[in-house]
Amino acid sequence: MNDERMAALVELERKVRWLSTWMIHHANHVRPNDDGLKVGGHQASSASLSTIMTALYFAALHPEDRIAVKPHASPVFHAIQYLFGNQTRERLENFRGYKGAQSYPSRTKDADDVDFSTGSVGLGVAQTLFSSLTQDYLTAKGWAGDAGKGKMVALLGDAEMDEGNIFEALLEGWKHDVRNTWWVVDYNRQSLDAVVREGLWERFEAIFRNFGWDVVILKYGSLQQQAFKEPGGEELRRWIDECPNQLYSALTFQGGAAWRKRLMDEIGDQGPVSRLIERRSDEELAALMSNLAGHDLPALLEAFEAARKHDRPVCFIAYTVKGYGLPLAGHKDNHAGLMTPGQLETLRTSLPIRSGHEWEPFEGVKDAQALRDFLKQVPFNAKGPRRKSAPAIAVPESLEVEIAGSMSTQQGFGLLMHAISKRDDAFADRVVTTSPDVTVSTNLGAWVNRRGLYAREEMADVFKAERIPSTFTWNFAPSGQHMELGIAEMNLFLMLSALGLSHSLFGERLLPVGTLYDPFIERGLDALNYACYQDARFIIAGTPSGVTLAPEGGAHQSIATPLIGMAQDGLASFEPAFVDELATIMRFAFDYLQRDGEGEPDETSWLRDAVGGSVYLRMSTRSIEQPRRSIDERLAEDMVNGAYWLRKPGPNAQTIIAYTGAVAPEAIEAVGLLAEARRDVGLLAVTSADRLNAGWNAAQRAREEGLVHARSHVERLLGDVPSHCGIVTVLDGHPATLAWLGSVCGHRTRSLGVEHFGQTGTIADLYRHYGIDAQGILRAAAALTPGRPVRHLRQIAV
Ligand SMILES: Cc1ncc(C[n+]2csc(CCOP(=O)(O)OP(=O)(O)O)c2C)c(N)n1
Ligand SMILES: [Mg+2]
Repeated sequence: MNDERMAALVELERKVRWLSTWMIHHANHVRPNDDGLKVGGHQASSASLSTIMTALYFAALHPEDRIAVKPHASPVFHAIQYLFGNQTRERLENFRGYKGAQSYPSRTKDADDVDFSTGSVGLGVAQTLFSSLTQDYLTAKGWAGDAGKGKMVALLGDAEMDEGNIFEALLEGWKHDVRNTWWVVDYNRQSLDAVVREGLWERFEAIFRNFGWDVVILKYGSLQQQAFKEPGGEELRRWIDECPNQLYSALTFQGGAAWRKRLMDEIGDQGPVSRLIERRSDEELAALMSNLAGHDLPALLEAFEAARKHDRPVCFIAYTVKGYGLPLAGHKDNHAGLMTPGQLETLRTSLPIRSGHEWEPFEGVKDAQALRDFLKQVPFNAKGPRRKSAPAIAVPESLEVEIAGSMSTQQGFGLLMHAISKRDDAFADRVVTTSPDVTVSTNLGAWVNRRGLYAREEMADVFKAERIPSTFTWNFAPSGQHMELGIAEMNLFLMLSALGLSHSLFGERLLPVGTLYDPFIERGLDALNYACYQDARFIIAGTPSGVTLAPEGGAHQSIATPLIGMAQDGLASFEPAFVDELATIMRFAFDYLQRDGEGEPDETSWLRDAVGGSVYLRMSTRSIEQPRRSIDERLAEDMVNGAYWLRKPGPNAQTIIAYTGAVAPEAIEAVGLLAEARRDVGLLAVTSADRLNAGWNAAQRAREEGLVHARSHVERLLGDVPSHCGIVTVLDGHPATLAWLGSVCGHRTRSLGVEHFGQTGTIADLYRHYGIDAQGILRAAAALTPGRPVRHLRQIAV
């Protein structure tokens, strides 16, 4: 790198540090929050990464690289994009405000080309690893083109390494021979609360090397390296190496005079080193001591350039100072620290930036035109914003399978996937499945037998080669379409998040389907939420679920997942009871996950169906009798919108039973037994409490805003039901899932479901235990709506 370019980078680093500091100051002092809360946590964390991010974005990165930025370095990211011309001043002035630049980089809410959202620490880091795997998957299929060698880069805090999901990802990455991932640890030796433990870098180094990564330790900046060559330099280096983190931070905070006193006290009697120290002014001494490699552009650029020469994953441990270049530098309490107006004034005049010109991108630089020219040729931004798209893959008109007399939804799912595997079209080729060690037990076996497992290198199934009979062929090849994962569910959701962003990151559409045992959604929940927040698109199949998995073990029963499905933004949740419903919903799901229209509500369901999203299917291993019927367009639409009448209530109905999922036989039985004692009983099959509820909320909002004719699907279904009629709701999950149905048109409602878990037994035992069997439903119905005694209701022995 020639001197001119280096000079430009030095200026840009100062601009980035200034703009990010000013942005946060402005958010607090010029545009204070109504509630008086201060925006802490950004100034010191941002300054820590300002040099590394300058080196990366303005020199080392290529346009095909993708970056996850440490959450609290968001202002640095926005400042860089502002200098590139990709971010507006208005949004910066409105940092952390409504529709302003986001506090943490956000793919969905920011407008300045964010690659990966971050915020919940650890997740963005692992996301880069899974994106590397996705890039390799596309390369193996011949879909990646020349851009298939991008570096997936995470900039992470040293305390972020505490998050377990990072280690889970490392192990998975090793199994899949991950390439082209770079993690840059901002080793400022500070977390939110305090200073981190001594010698952490040694643990990190050993861990990364163990997983097959290169480790590059960036400790001494070029000033330090030069000083070490002077007489006495080795003594100074030894002192630096032995200095505890706390003390180094404290001295950094105190500045030149404190450094001098300490160094002279401890090593000043050693002739040459005292002269080395004495030759420098206080200011020069402070600059030397804080010249760690993470703040040294030449050292950083050299390291990034060297790493670009190969595709091995690299962990850079870059020593930095939290609050570098600011008066907050090094103080252990600086995470929430904010510079005072006085301190900011001093910084402003030192740069120098004129009052009233704080936002100007080229204020205070020596040669604005030269810097503009430099920015124009920066490789990373040369081709403009890097967000891609891919056309939708046509989904077959219908997905069909042979439906047996009695089946479970999980079985149906396996058959549907098998049917897809036999297709010879782009749709089937773009499906990619993944599962955390439950591939076979969630019924993906037939799909995998046909489409194979994915690996960078071919690996034959030894059992097959040895002619040992086995139901499943476990062949790995680059052409395979199943990503086998270890048990960690966090990894499943991060894998889905990466695969599900393929169209946007790599310009190639994938249709990802992940399976897991339903209760373990909770294990990976933050990663699922993260994937949805990034607008990744995928289908998850949670199976088996509820207490219906009965003898499988009480500890595996899921109660809360239907509520998670309803509450999770960006995820449409379904719980079909029958296989023909599942086929209808899965067809919809493959289409829905490819949509990206604007958010105008659908006129019939009042759902934001044009926008699309991900889909969750909650399923069961319980084999139940299947209806013999053909599904017309109208019925299919109702199933997708969330409910249909399995038995329409008559005009004088006294009771309605609304059920979801595997308890369908109990609901059907209860309707039959109730028929003698209650008139016109109706049976409502709820396939998606989530979509029914969302449509209802949207229609209410629309009416409140003046669209008086807005009616949602559930309002139309229940609109004609007499007001004296009671509703009994039932599902194998938390009763609150359907309890709101009574509020739609003001029907009294009793909601049955499961509130406790952990007891094993047969399905019959457990349904009886929780009162979701036919008798439980009858009891609820009898108590809810007065009328003739229900003959079939057995007395409960007291
Ligand atoms: C999952 C999660 N837990 C807690 C937090 C709150 N938090 C934000 S930053 C931080 C500490 C970060 O320390 P480090 O990663 O070293 O970054 P630095 O502050 O040094 O820049 C914590 C605990 C979070 N963002 N995400
Ligand atoms: Mg830190």
